Amino acid sequence: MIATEKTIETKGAGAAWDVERVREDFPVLRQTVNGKPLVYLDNAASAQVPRIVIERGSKYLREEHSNIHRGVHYLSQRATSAYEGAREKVKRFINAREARECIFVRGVTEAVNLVMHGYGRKFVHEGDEVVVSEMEHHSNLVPWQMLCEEKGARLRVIPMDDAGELLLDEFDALLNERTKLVCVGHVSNALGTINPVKEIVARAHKLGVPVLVDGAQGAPHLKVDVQDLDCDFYAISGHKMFAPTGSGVLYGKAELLEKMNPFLGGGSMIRTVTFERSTYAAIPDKFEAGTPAIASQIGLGAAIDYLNGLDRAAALAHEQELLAYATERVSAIEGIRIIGNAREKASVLAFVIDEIHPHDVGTILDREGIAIRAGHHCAQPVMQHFGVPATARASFAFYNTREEADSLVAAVQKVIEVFG
Ligand code: 7TS
Repeated sequence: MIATEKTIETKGAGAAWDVERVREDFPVLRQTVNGKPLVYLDNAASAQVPRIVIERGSKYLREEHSNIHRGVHYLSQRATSAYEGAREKVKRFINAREARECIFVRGVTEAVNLVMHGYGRKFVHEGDEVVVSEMEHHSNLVPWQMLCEEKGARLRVIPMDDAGELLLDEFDALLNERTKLVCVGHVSNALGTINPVKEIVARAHKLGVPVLVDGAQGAPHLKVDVQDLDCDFYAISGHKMFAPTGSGVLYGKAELLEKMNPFLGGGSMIRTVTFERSTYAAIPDKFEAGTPAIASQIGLGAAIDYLNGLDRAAALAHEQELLAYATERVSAIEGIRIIGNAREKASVLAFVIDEIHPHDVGTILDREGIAIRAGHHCAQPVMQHFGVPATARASFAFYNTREEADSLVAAVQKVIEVFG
């Protein structure tokens, strides 16, 4: 890990975090499951949606619903301006230079596939290399495997240690004149590791290699400044960032997006069409074929408004405190092994219990009203590294409480009693 890189900014956190106040913004949290208060610890899969996002989405459906970009009529103009307004919000949120560098996509899976088809298939050739890390989510791994198979290129993997930290010296050794792209996650969804992406970008750029950062788990927790990171692509899933499913962003540097091939062909992405050939629209339209998820992307804009209204440093400090507290309490239980012990982590507490399958842990916790995720978390190589088929994973958001961490611990103890 790079000591000089400050990835976690909790300094400057103002007044103490009023978690009960914040919880009032999330109607879904106020319910019982199996007769117990819902304890929602599956935020890495999808985070919950605050009221202002729900209201913005229903306002669109009630008053503005119409197709964008093509209409001269009133409703179409309103829908277009709300949709493009959301793009402006994204631009400011990640500090992109220009709004046209923010492509609306359904989520990180689509973003990575867009770069694979648009950039990879054009610029990666036989004998070239694409670098991923050992802790990638399948969506930032399988597309690159598909590309390498098609092109006769080679997939190289940055290894990690047993704490779940990437080995940067090994990364340096992988880089060479055949390397065409580096694709790495900001935060691991299976381990919680915060990767030193700024440093990774700097090292790749020394050889002129562009870097794609999978920000699915980064953007919901960390301040993202794409100009400061200097990454070439940054991918976001809206549903992990308090917005509806179907929303998401691929940030790309304009000069790269401009020289890429389109991904999906169809309406809205063209300039002219004849049977002989078509010419393509400028970015971002070139990458937004067809009718997009208008309501969802407007919802993403509202989620950004919501986040901007919070003291994000205090939110992160709260999450970090919660993670440390839960980690300490869960580790103290006999027979538990934490998977992922990086020095810098966000949100994720993954563990296995001796002789008990994680799915059984998840099922018993559900009976207690506690939502966690059990499985390989779409990161099978991570499971292979740690020699486990699956883990149980609790993942926190700023609306979770210490009492919920206590409920998690009590329920895990119950699991051990039942199976032990
Ligand atoms: N990358 C990372 C790091 C992720 O955590 C996920 C989803 C994706 C990419 C894919 O995002 P999508 O929005 O396109 O699906 N991760 C998880 C998870 O951890 N549990 O459910 C989905």
